Amino acid sequence: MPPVTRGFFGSRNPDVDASRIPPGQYFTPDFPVLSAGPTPHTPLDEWSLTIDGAVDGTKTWSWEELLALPQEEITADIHCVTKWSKLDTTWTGVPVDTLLDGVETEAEHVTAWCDGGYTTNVPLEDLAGGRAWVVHRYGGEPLDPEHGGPVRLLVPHLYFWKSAKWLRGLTLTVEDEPGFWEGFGYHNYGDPWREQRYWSD
Ligand SMILES: Nc1nc2c(c(=O)[nH]1)N[C@H]1C(S)=C(S)[C@@H](COP(=O)(O)O)O[C@H]1N2
Ligand SMILES: [Mo]
Repeated sequence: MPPVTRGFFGSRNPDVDASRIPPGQYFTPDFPVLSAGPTPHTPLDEWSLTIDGAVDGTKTWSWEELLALPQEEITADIHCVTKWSKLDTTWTGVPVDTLLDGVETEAEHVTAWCDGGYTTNVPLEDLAGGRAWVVHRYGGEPLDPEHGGPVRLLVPHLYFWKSAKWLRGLTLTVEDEPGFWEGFGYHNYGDPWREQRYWSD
């Protein structure tokens, strides 16, 4: 996109701090829905979240067990590779650090997997250190199914395709394994501030 785009949206939205919009992105107050397939509707009594793979023991939480963990309120800017950015989105959920607490592993990579079959890969260190959450509320309300309810991953420092909707598990892997979009040419890491959209970026 030509650089004029930022000025254009900036002048239409004087309250938007242009320094918070990564290169090539534009501000939107909307919340677009981007899904590669139909929205799954898994009943909560059949739902669980699992950490498995190269770990000393599989960990699983039911819906009630997830809600019983310490919760955090998160305010974050999100950036979709299709070029929209949304500022100050608010979420409620559990830090991935909490889920990883006590997990022994040699793995350095994670595949997030979902109801519906979507996957995405993220370095384990990017899910630790207070930078990633498993969230179930958006804007104070239960997360809409279209936006990933009951539970999605939130990794706001990477492009939003890494924030897997309808999350059911994190599989820790020794080898890095490209996920759904990464296998179609999206960047393996996806830092919006370095504009890592595609493998060649
Ligand atoms: N399970 C699943 N998660 C997904 C996707 C998907 O198709 N399936 N799309 C990704 C992409 S490309 C983006 S931009 C965001 C969109 O989230 P939203 O629909 O809540 O805006 O979800 C990401 N997580
Ligand atoms: Mo996206």
